[in-house]
Amino acid sequence: ALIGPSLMCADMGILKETVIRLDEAGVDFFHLDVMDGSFVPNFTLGPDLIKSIRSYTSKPFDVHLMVKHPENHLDLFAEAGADMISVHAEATEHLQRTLQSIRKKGLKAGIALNPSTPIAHLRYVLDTVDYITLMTVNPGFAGQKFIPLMYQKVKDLKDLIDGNGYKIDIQVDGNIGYETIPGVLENGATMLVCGTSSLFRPELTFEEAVERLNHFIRQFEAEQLHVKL
Ligand code: S6P
Ligand code: MG
Repeated sequence: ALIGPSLMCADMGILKETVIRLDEAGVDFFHLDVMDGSFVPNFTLGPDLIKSIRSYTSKPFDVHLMVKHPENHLDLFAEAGADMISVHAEATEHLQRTLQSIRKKGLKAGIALNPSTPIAHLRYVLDTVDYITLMTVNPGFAGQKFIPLMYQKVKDLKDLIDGNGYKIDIQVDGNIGYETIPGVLENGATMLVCGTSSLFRPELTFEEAVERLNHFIRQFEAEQLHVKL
């Protein structure tokens, strides 16, 4: 599984240094949360800030748009340096068209689902999506608690994808840490968004946090492989 720090959890005063250190410590991608104060009750990163840190890493920028009508803002984030953009299925009326627009810009297209949104919404866009972000908390804030039924949702999504013969990454976002990672990996998650539950911990340096997390994941994956064999 790939790990991506959620940069809304960073101290904005030392954001540049944080990006450089996380990159060198070996994260796989950067997750950038964009909130509009309307789709979700909070405000976070914007395109100018994203653009200002783009040159400090060559790892992919995964922009998670928690905004209403994301289709109106795709150019801004593509120009800011996004490599992947996810939109909420609940926030855009013409999901298929929005995904196509993201792909037309040469970016990976993702769909994010709130915890209560059924995965049935995805069935007829499986050929137009590169990754699916299952929110394992209600979007808006870092530091919330994992919603237990989301383990089942990861499994159901994995079955939907496999059953129809697609290869699509399953990203999980919200309270992804040592307690929840085994369950989400077991059920098929391939991309982990890592915030205050794992990488942004006051008692650990970024180097230690990434090292421990990668070690934990590798060990778990090796055990899983062993169980299957
Ligand atoms: C939440 C946002 C997430 C958070 C992440 C924080 O609305 O989309 O990406 O930043 O969940 O991680 P944690 O471990 O504090 O929940
Ligand atoms: Mg997010």
